[in-house]
Amino acid sequence: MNCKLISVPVEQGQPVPGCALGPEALKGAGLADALRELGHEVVDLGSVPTPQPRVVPDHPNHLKFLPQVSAWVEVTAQAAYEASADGFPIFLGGDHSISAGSVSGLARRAAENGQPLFVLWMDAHSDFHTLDTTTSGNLHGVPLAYLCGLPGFDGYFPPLAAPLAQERVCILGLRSVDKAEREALVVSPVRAYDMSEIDRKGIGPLLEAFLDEVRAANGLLHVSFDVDFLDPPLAPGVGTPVQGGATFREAHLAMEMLYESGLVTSLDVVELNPTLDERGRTAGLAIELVGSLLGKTITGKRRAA
Ligand code: 4U7
Ligand code: MN
Ligand code: MN
Ligand code: MN
Repeated sequence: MNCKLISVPVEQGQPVPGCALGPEALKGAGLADALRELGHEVVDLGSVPTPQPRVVPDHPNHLKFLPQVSAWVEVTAQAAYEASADGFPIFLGGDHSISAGSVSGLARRAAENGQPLFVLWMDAHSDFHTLDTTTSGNLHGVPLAYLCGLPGFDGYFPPLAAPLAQERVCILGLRSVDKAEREALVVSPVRAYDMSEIDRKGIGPLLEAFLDEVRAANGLLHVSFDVDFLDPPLAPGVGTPVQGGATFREAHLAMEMLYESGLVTSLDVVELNPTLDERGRTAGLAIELVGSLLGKTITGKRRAA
């Protein structure tokens, strides 16, 4: 695989300083070498340059850094579109607002090629607020709603070339969903699996069912990995930790299954905040998990798909 690292050092979508250092922390902790050891080529495409704020109308809701985040979405979408011509793009955040850009650029590419794009959103949160429903005003809480074409983004975020088909979206790991998000999810075909469901059914069967659908549709699969998917004692280096997250083995199993499926075509790693990390544990675990997603196995043998 030709892995392309694209850094998007934005933190204005969330309230805690330090998230913009995520890409450097991942690179400094050896992401590229870990991928090369697995036999991949790695090209570091550097950082998406900081854009000028976009000119947007005033919004009645209090939204933090809307002109800046909107501009990042636009430039990240363009970078994603270009990077997705070939190879395996890996977007390093930065906060999760960057995925409003990465996934929209990938969706535009998929639509042009006539391929259905599926998205696996691994996250404690559903990120399903619209600009009208967010109560925090933190724009890392809205990217999935934007990508799914929910109303209220027109004029504020860049126009979407191709909204995601909501039935092709699966959220895994939920344990913090706000009231307005819950109301929107209940009437949406988005599959939203919370930790209770993972406890009852197991992460393996839940993920397998989704992968079967991607395979049956001959689809592309983008994985948007919010590091707060993981349980906070394992991964303290995030700005919005929520108790009761995925365990070490649940996370690795998901990544191993994703690799074995052969379906994943791109990845985001977002929300790592190295200033909150403990001796680089969170960055180290994130790198290990990306390794599992890209072929690392315990015995070195590959299981048949
Ligand atoms: B993340 C929140 F209120 N829902 O809107 C909000 F709980 O990208 C959190 O998943 C959003 O980390 C978390 O601010 C966004 C909150
Ligand atoms: Mn998120
Ligand atoms: Mn989250
Ligand atoms: Mn977060």
